[in-house]
Amino acid sequence: MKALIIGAGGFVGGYLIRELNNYGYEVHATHLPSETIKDNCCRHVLDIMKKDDIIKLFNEVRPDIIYHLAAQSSVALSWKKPQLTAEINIIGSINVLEALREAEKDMRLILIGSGEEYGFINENACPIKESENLNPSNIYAVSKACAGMIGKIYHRAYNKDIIIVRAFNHSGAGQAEMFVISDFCKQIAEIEKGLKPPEISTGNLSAKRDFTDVHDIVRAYRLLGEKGISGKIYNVGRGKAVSIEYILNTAISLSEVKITHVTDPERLRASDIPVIEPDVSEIFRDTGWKAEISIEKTISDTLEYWRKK
Ligand code: A2R
Repeated sequence: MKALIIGAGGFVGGYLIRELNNYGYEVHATHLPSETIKDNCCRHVLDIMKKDDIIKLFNEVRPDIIYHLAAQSSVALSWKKPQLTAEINIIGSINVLEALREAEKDMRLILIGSGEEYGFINENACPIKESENLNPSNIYAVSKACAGMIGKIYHRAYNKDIIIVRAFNHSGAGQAEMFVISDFCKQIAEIEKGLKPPEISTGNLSAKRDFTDVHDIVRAYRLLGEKGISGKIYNVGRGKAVSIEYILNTAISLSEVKITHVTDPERLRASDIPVIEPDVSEIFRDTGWKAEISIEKTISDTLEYWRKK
C-alpha cells in the first residue's frame, strides 16, 4: 500500500510516518520549505495553497491513500490570524479536494478535522455523536467544519472516496507548547532547571477535554484508511473527558519540585466550552479501534521530552 501524507512536517506527521512504515506501507510525505522530515520516507516539498503543485504530486506519486494533515492547527492562533486560518484550512483543503478530483488515479482521502467543530453543545449531548449539529465557537473550528462539509460534498457530488475525521485533543512528545499538556510540561521542565519560579501559568482549569495519545491517534488514522467506510464521518478520541485541572495536577505530581499555579488572563480563551467528549462507537464498530494508552503515560512522556530538550 502506498500512502501520501500532506503536512507531515508538523507534530502528528512523524508519528503517522512511523506507524505506516511499521505496517509495510510505502510512505511519501510533504513538508513546507521551512521544515524538515527526519523519519524514513520519500520527501516532497508542497504548499497546499498551490493547487497545480498538488495535482502534479498526486500524478507523480499515485498513492492509494492520502492523509491531509496540513493546517493552521492552533485555536489560539486562529483568534489572532483568522484570515490565515481560513486560507490554509478552507481554501487549502479545497485545493486538495480539487486535486483529488482532477488527478489521473482514484485515491482515498482522509480529511483530518477536529472535535472543536461541535462547539457549543449542551452538556447532556455528551458523549457527542457524529450526527450532532455543529455549532463551532472559534475560527479554527469553523474552518475545520467548513473543510469537512466541502469534503462531504466532493464525496456525494463527485463520488470521491473521502473519509472525514473529527479528531479530539491529542498529545505526546514533540507537540508545540501552545497545546495544554505540552505547555504545562514545558513549564515544569523550566522550573526544574531553575529557569522560572515554581509557579505554572494556566488558563481555564475547569474545562473538560478528551485527550488521546498521539500513538493511538495515528493508529486510528491507519485503520480508518484501511477499514473506514467511504463518505463517513468518524470521531477519533478516548471517549472520556478529564478536566484541565486533572492534567495540571498529574503533571505537577510527576515533579519533585513543589509547584503552584496562577491564572494568566492571556491564556483564557475568548470563548470556552465547558465539556467536549466524543462518542467513539462508530470507529470502534468499523475498525475495532479504541484508545489504549493512558493519559498519565502521555503526560509523563511529554514531560520527559521537555526535560531532555
Ligand atoms: O504552520 P507550520 O509552518 O507549522 O506548518 C504546518 C503545515 N502547513 C502547511 N503545509 C502545507 N501547505 C501549507 N500552506 C501549510 N500551512 C501549514 O501543516 C505543519 O507542519 C502542518 C500541520 O502540523 P501541525 O500544525 O503540527 O498539526 P498536527 O498537530 O500535526 O495536526 C495534524 C492535523 C491538523 O489538520 C490539525 O488541525 C488536526 O490534525 O488536529
